[in-house]
Amino acid sequence: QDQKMPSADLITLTRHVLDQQYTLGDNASGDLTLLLTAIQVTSKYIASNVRKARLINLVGLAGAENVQGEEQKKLDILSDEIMVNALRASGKCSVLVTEEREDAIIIGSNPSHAHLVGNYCVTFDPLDGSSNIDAGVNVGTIFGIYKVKEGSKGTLEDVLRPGREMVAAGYTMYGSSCNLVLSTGQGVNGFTLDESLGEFILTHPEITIPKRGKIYSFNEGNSKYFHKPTLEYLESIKYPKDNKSPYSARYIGSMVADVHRTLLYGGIFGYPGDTKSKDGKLRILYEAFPMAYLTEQAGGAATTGTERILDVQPTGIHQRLPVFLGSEDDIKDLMSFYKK
Ligand code: P6P
Repeated sequence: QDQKMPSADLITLTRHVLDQQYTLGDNASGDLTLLLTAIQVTSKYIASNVRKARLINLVGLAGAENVQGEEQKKLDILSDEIMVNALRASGKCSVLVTEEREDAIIIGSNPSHAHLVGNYCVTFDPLDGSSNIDAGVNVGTIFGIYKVKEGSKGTLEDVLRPGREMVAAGYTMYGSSCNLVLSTGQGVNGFTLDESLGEFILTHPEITIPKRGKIYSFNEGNSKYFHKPTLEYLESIKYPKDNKSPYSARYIGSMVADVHRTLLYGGIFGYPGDTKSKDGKLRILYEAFPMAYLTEQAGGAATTGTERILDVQPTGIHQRLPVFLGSEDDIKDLMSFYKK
């Protein structure tokens, strides 16, 4: 009897995107909706593999190495192949950039795929945080979407563009539930997979990040290498003046999980550049840009420390960038230390 009455007005991800396309008023071709449907299917499939990974012995090293020189776990490879195949088959893409492949995939470069060339470019990390899989920590898929430049059939120039030119970005987090968080430029909405329906249902409408938070999320194991502004900022929130209470430290080491918490609770997530890694660790096209896009759409801010992340002009598809993102006031505080 305490069962809530089932909603008679189920808002699925597909319906939500269609509604937004209509409110956009443009002659929505439905192409972006179809592309997002393909992405939804990959998320469901990856979720089911992540869930049963240990049972079907999918964890553990696959032996291969990805372009980052990191050991690839079998799930990485499988998730990458799932996404490449589904995005190509959607017929809506012309360029694909994935963390797991050195070169971009230009769909039209293969004559047998010429009929599948579409108007969108997707940059993605199919299974970010995968080093945590064996420990059962949340992992995720991160994606960003550009529309090809006018008249382009798909070249590298279509993805080596500032993140502000993305038309959509999102992530799917595989944890105790499967959450897909998405923006198509009209705010941020969160969906939860109802496995009994196989549908992502709107559960977090209009996610808005608090103006200021009380949590900081940095890997302080790198403190020895941090630049002075980073150290001084951290000092200011750990030993605050005028007897304010210190911030809490929360660091999961899986970007999707750390950013998801930051969007919902506020605060600051940072992976700074330091004396060991000038540009930090996170990659521009499929980690920094999509997460910065979502953070700004949720009312927050995202900076390299000195400039807006979404204004950066990438020169390489696996280029890295220092990342600070989160609540507007916390980012302002951080930037004040870089301005000194
Ligand atoms: P570190 C995972 O490998 C990842 O790319 C992100 O998901 C995460 O934020 C970061 O690296 C963690 O890196 O050096 O703190 O372990």
